[in-house]
Amino acid sequence: MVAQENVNPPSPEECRALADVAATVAIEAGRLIVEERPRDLGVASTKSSVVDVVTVMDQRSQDLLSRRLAELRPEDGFFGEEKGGRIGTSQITWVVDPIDGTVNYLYDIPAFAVSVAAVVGDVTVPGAWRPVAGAVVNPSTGECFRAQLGGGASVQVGDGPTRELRVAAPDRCEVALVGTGFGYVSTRRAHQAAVLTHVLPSVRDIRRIGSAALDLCHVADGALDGYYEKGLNAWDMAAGWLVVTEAGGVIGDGAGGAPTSDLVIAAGEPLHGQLAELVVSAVRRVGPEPG
Ligand code: LIP
Repeated sequence: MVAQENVNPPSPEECRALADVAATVAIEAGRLIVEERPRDLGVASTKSSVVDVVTVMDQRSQDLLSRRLAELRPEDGFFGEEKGGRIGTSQITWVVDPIDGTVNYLYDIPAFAVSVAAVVGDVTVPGAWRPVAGAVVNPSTGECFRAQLGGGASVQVGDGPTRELRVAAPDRCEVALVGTGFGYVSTRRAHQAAVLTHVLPSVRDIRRIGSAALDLCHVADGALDGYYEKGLNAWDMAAGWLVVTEAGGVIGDGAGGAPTSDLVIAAGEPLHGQLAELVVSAVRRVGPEPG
């Protein structure tokens, strides 16, 4: 993988073709995880904590995405949440979350997604990569959110009409509906809860949907006015990042940089700057996360 600064983004036509591929394989994986969900679905393994779960379908979804992207884009790299990545020879790396909102999926709560993004740059280096095409599929609703660099963002339900996405435009935090989420490690959750105590009184309300990819698409669609979260991985945010910016929104780390695991803040302007100030000042008041 090469750093972003050394890579010219693909042409608009290439970005559209990449978005078509992203939507195609994300829809296929979404069909798989719904139609072949075992009746006795359980936890296959855990990662950072006992509640950071992986199901057999997370790996099956990623294996399908890996196989199909190797068929459709054999020179590209592949980087997923679960096991099985590969280095490519082209400038494109596919960054996938095979099931974003895994806990919702485990509990059969219809708020999970397959997220597929084509990125340029080195996805292992925070701030050194950016998405150029992507798709987020919610198989429970049939929604396929997609975006391509410079080509806009849209949503389509099944074979229905395609609707262009545009962020909402509230002008201040106190009337903003804001999404957020929490990590899997208890010390981080305690820190996130402390930050939330300073944010909640200053916004309309909070929504904790349980899927960062869907949260970001909801911002792009105006179903949320803003979103923030600490601790996201590249696969959680890669596609939703582009859906937000191509819908006229802004996404960053709260300090003028690209979104990273330190902090993701997404909204339309002028709310984005105010929300970033609110969240960053709350983090400053709470102090650093222990450990
Ligand atoms: C989830 C994120 C969500 C966050 C959860 C979890 P996963 O990703 O999409 O925003 O709050 O803690 O990280 O683990 O379901 O792929």
